[in-house]
This record gives sequence, structure tokens and C-alpha cells, in this order.
Amino acid sequence: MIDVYTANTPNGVKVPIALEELGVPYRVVRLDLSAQDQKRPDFLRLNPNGRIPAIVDSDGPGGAPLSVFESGAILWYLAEKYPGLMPADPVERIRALEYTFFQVGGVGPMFGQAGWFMRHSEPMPLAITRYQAESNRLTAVLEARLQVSPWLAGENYSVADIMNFGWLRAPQYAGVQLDAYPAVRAWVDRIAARPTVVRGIKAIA
Ligand SMILES: N[C@@H](CCC(=O)N[C@@H](CS)C(=O)NCC(=O)O)C(=O)O
Repeated sequence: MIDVYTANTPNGVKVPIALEELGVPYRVVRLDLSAQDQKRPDFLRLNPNGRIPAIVDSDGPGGAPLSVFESGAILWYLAEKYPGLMPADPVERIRALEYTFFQVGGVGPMFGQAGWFMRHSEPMPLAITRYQAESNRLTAVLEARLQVSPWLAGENYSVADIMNFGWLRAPQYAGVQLDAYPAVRAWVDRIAARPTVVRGIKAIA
């Protein structure tokens, strides 16, 4: 059994979606982020960074329990263990890794900061302009990729799509309008329509 420590957020939705796609049974352990559950000592033992998501796989390597934190590491771990989300083709595999890191190092931090500054009680126009511009620039990178490829890795849906979908399904959080990015919008709609994705989102709603 896999326990998923998560909440209803852009990063929190990725793991239930991946597990639904892989057909792996899991249990959701909800954390209340406003109550700072993610900073409590028992959770910090799973993720010393004090953020969701994290998992505990009761059947890790050698049959021993294994905890994993960082959504990219979690999805990579699951995709290596269970077939379905890791392209077999070596080039597509590297593309999947690229767009996974692209999300972790780019989309997540920039969208996150844009949303944070947009909602701050003290107006900070320079920060908002900077982070919204970066969020749009990164969305344009996805647009260019999706104009020439059905999925981020290539011909196959993969972990990279789930990673980025977590953020692009609610772009308004960062002030990004998908009208300007038709291929991204079509890709978001295609992913959102998958029954597995609907179930994954519902699991933490
Ligand atoms: N790079 C991390 C980011 C995790 C992250 O920022 N999680 C947010 C929710 S989307 C969180 O736990 N926020 C609460 C906090 O920062 O205390 C990942 O991909 O897992």
C-alpha cells in the first residue's frame, strides 16, 4: 500500500493522478497546510523540507517501507516501479526527465511566487510583474513544445505531463491566461478529460 501525504494544491494533485494512471492502490493522508501540519515532527521525518507531497511505500526496495519526498522524485520512483508513465524510447525518456526538471525548477517556483505576490496584502508591483512575466515565458516554452509534439516527452503521455499539468490546470493563480497558448490549453483539456485524472483530482478535493 502507498500512503500519500498531500493536500489540494498544484503539487499535491500530481501523486494521486499518477497512482490512478498506474492503477496502484493508495491511501490519502490529508494535511491541513493552514494548520501547518507539514511542519510537524512526524511529517518532517518523511520530508525534512516540510512540504507536501510525500509518500510512504510499505513495499519499497527489498520489501522494506520507503518514504519519498519531492513530487518529481515521487513520480519518477513510481514510474520506474510500475509500467505506464515512463517512455520506453531512450530519447523520449530524456525528454520526460527534461520537462520534469523544467517544472520543478521553473514552473513551480515561478507560478508559486507570482501567485504569492499577487495575493499579498502589501502591493508589490515589481515582484508581480517579474513573476508573471516568467510564468508566461515558461508557458510559452510549453506552447512551443506542444505545437510540435502531442505530449511533453514526445508521442507518449508520461510523468512530465502530470508534473506540469498540476500547475497549468489553474494558470490564473499565476496570472497566466491560456487564450494566448492554444496548444497548452488543448493539452490541459485532453489531460483533464482522462477518467484517471478526474479520479485523482477527486481523491483530494
Ligand atoms: N518542489 C516541491 C514543492 C512542494 C511545495 O511547494 N508544496 C507546497 C504545496 S503546493 C507546500 O507544501 N506548501 C506549504 C509550505 O510551504 O509550508 C515538490 O515538487 O514536491
